[in-house]
Amino acid sequence: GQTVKLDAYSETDFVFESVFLTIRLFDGSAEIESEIRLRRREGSGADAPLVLDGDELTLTFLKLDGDRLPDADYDAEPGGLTIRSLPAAEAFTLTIGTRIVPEENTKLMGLYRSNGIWCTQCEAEGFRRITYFYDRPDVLIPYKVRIEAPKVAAPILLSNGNPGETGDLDSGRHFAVWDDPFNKPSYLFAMVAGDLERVGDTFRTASGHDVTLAIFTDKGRSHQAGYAMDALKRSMAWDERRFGREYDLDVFNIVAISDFNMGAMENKGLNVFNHKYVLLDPDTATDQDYAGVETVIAHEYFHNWTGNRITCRDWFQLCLKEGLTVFRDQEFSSDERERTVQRIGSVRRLKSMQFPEDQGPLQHPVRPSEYREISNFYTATIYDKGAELVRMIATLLGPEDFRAGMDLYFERHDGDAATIEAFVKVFEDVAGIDLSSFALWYHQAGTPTLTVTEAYDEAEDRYTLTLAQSLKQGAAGTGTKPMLMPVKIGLVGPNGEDRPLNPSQGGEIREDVIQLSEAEETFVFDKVGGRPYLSVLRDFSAPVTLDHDQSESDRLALARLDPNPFNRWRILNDLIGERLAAAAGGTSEPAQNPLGDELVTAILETAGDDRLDPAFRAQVLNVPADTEIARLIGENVDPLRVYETATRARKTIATAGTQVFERLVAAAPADAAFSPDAASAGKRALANAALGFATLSDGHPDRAFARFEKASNMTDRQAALAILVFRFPEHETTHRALDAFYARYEDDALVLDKWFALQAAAPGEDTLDRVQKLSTHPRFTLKNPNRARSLIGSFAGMNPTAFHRRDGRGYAWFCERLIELDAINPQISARMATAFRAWRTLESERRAKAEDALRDLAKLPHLSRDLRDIVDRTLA
Ligand code: BAL
Ligand code: ZN
Repeated sequence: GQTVKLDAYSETDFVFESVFLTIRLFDGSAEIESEIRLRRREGSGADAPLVLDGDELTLTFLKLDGDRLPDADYDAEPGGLTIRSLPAAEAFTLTIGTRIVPEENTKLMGLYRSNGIWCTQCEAEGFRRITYFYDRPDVLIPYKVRIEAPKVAAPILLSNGNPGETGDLDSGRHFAVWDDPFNKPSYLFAMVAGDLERVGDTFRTASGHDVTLAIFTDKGRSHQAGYAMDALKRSMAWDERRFGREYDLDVFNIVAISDFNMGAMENKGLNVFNHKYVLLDPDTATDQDYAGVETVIAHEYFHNWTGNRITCRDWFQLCLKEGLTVFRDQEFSSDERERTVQRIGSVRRLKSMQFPEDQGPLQHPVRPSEYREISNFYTATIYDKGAELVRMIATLLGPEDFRAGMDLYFERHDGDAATIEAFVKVFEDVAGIDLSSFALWYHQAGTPTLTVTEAYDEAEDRYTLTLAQSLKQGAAGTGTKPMLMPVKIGLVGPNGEDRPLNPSQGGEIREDVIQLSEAEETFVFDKVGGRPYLSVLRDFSAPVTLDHDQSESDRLALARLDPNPFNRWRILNDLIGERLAAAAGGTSEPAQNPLGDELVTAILETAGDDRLDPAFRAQVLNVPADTEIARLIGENVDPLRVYETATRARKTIATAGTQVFERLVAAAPADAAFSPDAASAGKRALANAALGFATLSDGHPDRAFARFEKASNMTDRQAALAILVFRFPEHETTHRALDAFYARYEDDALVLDKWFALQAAAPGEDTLDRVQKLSTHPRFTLKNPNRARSLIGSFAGMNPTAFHRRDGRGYAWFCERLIELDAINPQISARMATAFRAWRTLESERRAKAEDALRDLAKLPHLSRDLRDIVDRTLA
């Protein structure tokens, strides 16, 4: 495939002014008529042809100002349309007819049919699968859309913007017109037609504009959309309060679709969602699902300003909208829920999804400079590291300047297709600073290491802190210069008080934030009032690997005392991760208690401390995942040994904490009334973590089964089922629970996904056999992305012991499924193939088997461009 390069960017030869789309939907086909008003760009050659994008298209007709164009004037291929002999100066109208088959569109890009509903997904390059167009984000025009469809199959007809004329047509058909006055790129186009149920509401904006809100679902599901609607209204109010951003159309529509590649899509005025992120009730959804819906609803809504009103000049700027919008949804969730717990969640996600990407063969900068397939760049690096970069700007500038910078961004760039440079510049302008060394974060891939050394001079009561940063070149081959980063610190006294910071020497410090810019800097603090404990990188103020040779006693003291609660969690979590990595990484018989008694005591003290937020305590009990331990080991990883070491550590915690866990389990009755708020969710998380440990120490499935049966909500039911499936995979009790769960939820696709996913994630090499069997289950299909992810994705991505079976059968089976999936939906197959990204860190036997599997894949002639790109880069 050909590589697209950032520095090859140039404007289009023609300027589009507006488009009027007529979409005629029939059973088995769709006819699209696209009427584009355009003119040649001044300065582009008078005979330059118009070259439009297409993908698997059939041209039905082509007209210039109403007259058919002679065949000699154009070339129409499924992959593009080239038109010659177009007017040199004056504006003209092209009318392009195409025919497509939505029912056969299994890639779920462009216009397709899901459950009888016609819907679209255009980001990044799906619009070109509907009609020939300049399918690129810098072509911004108003769209008018007329949809014609059979009335019975599609009583609801939706597109972007505000609703216009509607009416009946012959043969049981009808039409609706939609008008979007805001200039937008093609990737934000959307259309939905189907027999949908509607939940309505209204929202009055701060300036008094009434907006009609609606969520559309499959028939019989609208009662599950109430929480999503509530989250939407809270998002709208929050964006007004926090960023001064109001909604701008008369209507805001959301549609829940069951076959969807992504989580959701921010099309202007018509967000289309994977139904997983809309439909909820306590009986079928977990607390995590509730939090997920809230986040995704907010994220897509926030895109209206960061993404839609200001979009990206080209796809290299993807983080401009995604990193910023993730930052905004994280802030929303922090304000709506509990900030520390939310930050812990974001950092866990960053470390488990982004760090491995940044440290392996799929490494790329937050602002890449080339790609072969843009779909493969919707990554944790663009999204989550992108959000960290925005967060660093906010931390470096402080809240007032950050808000002023955002205000300037909206003021200066509203209506633009902008770049990262433009974004960084607004903050330079409001704060009057040079952010060029900060901007390197966008271009240099990899996770920097922050090395901390400290010294205390008792006679002078002087504390000296040296910070050094370094960055190794990785697969992306980008630069390694020092970058401006905020390092938030505290000097903590023995009573848990932050000592005043009196810096007498060193670089810039603003309040408690060191603005580290050199490769190494030393800071001297006078009159610190006795030797302090250093609490460094508070709130994970920069996305780095911390190398801090701090004594265990200092760390354990901070785990109890640190006024920064995030760091209390981080210090315990880091200690656990380091100990487990040390024990699982060696080759000698692992220690009986790899954590050590004092660490276990500290964990249990925190878990049992009723003064602390239950959600926080649950996070402390959430031992780093096996994949995180594997990342910390870094080479010659034996996933089975990692699992066994982590299990031994969990058992040690369980045994030492019997009393704590018994108390926590007893304090949370299984049949308690359900409320989805964060505080209630935290209590459930703690109780279910405690149940897991209690089950580990007593070794019986009975208690988990009892809780499974009594559970009043899906959170407790799924947690109990997970304990059974993970701890007692072959036990008769587990089979009974799985069968009961299946019988109850067989017809609920989203719950059945959980049933598949849990079984696929059960640790142990034998899981492969069960997963193989499940793949022939009548309810299994590769065609639905959620279902494919639930079994195949969960197996390859969440189950290191089974996927990385020593005999290589996990890889072989997975690759067969991958090839089948690739013929159906390349975006999903490519995403799943990233499960191989850490193959080089495996021990030699598994490494060789993984490499063979990847090389066999690479040899296949018919791989999609998406999958080939991932396979080639993983092997490079
Ligand atoms: N733009 C793709 C889906 C999302 O990030 O919101
Ligand atoms: Zn987004």
